[in-house]
Amino acid sequence: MSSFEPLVFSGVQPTGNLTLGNYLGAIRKFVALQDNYDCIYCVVDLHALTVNPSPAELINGTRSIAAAYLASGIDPVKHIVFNQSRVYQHAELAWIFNCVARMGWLSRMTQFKEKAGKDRENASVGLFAYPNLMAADILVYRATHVPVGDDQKQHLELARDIAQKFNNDYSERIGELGIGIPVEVGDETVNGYLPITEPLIEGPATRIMSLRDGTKKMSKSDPSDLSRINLTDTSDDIAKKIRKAKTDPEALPSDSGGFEGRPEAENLVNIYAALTGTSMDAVLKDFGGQQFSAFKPALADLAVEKLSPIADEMRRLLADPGHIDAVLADGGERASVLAEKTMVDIRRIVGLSA
Ligand code: AQP
Repeated sequence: MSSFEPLVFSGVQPTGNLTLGNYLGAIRKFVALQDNYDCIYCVVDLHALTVNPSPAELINGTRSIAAAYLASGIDPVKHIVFNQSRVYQHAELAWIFNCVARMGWLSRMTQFKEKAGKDRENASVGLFAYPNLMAADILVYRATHVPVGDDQKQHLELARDIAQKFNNDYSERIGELGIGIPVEVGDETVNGYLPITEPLIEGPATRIMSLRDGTKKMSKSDPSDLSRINLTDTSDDIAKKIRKAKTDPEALPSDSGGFEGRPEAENLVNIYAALTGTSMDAVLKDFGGQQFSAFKPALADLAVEKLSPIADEMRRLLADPGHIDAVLADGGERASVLAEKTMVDIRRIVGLSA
């Protein structure tokens, strides 16, 4: 048990158009958590540099993610919305974590392996060290809960390992300074300064798959636009992408046990269930035994109904970039105050200040 103040932190990279996967797996959860927690939602622009966007892409992408947060219902006054690079303490703590995390830990990260591909020698150091910056994003606020999709689970485990090692390595100093909080680590209690963050990954939409390949995650950086539904797609685009989504010739099964070997069918039913907030079995009660020719138009109508108000609001917000920049600047100032409070302690813990 710890007595860290409950606080939610999460972020999204401005690396392209937000997808239905980002929305269902992350942003929709961000919105729901606002009622019960203090929340900090970040546009992680420093992370986006790992894939070398052009300056214009990064500027527009950052505004676009911020607009998606606001259009989805995140309240930037009660909570904090900002872009990462405004708060330099993220990068400062990431450097300290570069010196805490082990090469072996980072070498096991599947996202690095996937993104670096075969040419690892040529991958940037930033891409390799990405999870350390992500741990810093969370821990510079001593956040206790992080809502993410399933693909981020391994990175969050690494953030927990980093916090644990930091607490262990500096336990004595944390005690001397009198700023420790008892943190349970297995059977032991150590004098910790950083919380062991809880990932929030539950729900029906933890991994939405590509519309072209049901074994691959839907991703904003997938080269095929047909593989994903973008939050800004028009109604016609959404209908076309669902019509063209890969399926098989069988009818839908009568329950969710019948998806063996049918990942594309399962994905479409899962999307329907997530959009309506029901289970796949409930969807199959209505659609079991029917062909995709009947199911796909119903799914397209549903997706348009749920997404078009967000797309409309995003367009309205993006017409006034000055307003979005002002929201991010205000959030950045408030986040800086919190981050600096943590860093004053951390600099003393590690010996960068007396
Ligand atoms: N397909 C998905 N299903 C459910 N959740 C998803 N997320 C991403 N894809 C899916 C969640 O969205 C949040 C933001 O992700 P990110 O921008 O930090 O990077 P990512 O996880 O690598 O997402 P993408 O869309 O695949 O981006 P690119 O293509 O740039 O790598 C996270 O909570 C993530 O879990």
